Amino acid sequence: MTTTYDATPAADGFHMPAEWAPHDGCWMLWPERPDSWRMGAKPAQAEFAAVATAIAAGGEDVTMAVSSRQYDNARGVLPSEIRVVELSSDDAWMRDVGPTFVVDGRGGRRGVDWAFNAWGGTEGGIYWPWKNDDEVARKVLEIERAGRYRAPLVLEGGSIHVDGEGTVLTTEECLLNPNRNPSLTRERIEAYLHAYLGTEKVLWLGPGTVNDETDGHIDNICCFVRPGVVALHWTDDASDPQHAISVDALTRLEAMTDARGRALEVHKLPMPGPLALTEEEAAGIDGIAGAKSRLAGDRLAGSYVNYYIANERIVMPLLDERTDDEAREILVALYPEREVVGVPTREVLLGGGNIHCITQQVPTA
Ligand code: KQY
Repeated sequence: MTTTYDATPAADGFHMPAEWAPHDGCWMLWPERPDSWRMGAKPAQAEFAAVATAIAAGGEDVTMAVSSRQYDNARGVLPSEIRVVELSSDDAWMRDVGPTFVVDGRGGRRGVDWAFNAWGGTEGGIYWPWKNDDEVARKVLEIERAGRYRAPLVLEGGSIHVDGEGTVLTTEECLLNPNRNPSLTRERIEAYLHAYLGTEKVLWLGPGTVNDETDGHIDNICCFVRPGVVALHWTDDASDPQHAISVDALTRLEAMTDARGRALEVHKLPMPGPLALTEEEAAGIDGIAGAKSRLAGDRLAGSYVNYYIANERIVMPLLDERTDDEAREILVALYPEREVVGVPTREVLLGGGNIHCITQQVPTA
């Protein structure tokens, strides 16, 4: 049985490595709920399979966690090199419900199991119930034979990025939102981040991407490329509501130093679109009481920042023919040592996230 530790990762000498550090594998969840994914999730399943295949082709073991109802279908659709395991969940966002792995640099690997409330619980959360989601991290850790820290705060993996050298990047819109941890002050949240991620300095951005249903996850607006270097979701269009948000983020980033005292180098990734849910797409989504409704015309929080750093590869979303090539060229220049592979992920975006949100790396211990 997985050991649950009472201390914190930092107290035990563990920290979260950066995403570019080598991975032993990657976990994903299989989409099926019809209020998140249109047409019974069939188009989304094809895209999840393409993302898993792209990651595996770069030399990374991928495990797809699937409900009992969908096991045979997923096993039939996915290539044989993808491991398929039966595991219950409420939706398919492994970044947010899976464990955040921490290592000690001496061969030890454990996981942080954050509390989960479906992105806001009864105050704007996306669905209810979320009990299966909240249990995913513990079950993944059991399968990985990794020890567990149950963190005393609500947090999703997509709301944090680390550089592996003491810095954590996040947004005020999400982490200070009263629908996550209303009793915790900014200082207390910072202390918990350091205790559970092994970091020393928090870099705070303000709001996240426009109409992001996660309350502004960092993984949809800004990420570390390597220590001291970040990529930022950007539009020059001053009439678009994203412009002022991205300018605010840039202003903050340019005034910051990281945990090692470095100024940050900021690279802009163009905003696709603006993109919106079409009539046809909305018609394919089931309305379910207690879950977020998705209506034609709703703005989609599309962002190229929502990519995954796999072993040897960058797996990036393709979202808009007008901007895909420009975004890809920027990522090619930023990651000369990795192959940049684009996967069309409009269907993943319709569910409210993208490639980073549906993946969770297992760092090499
Ligand atoms: O940003 C993420 N890490 C996840 C997006 C979740 C969307 C829920 N519908």
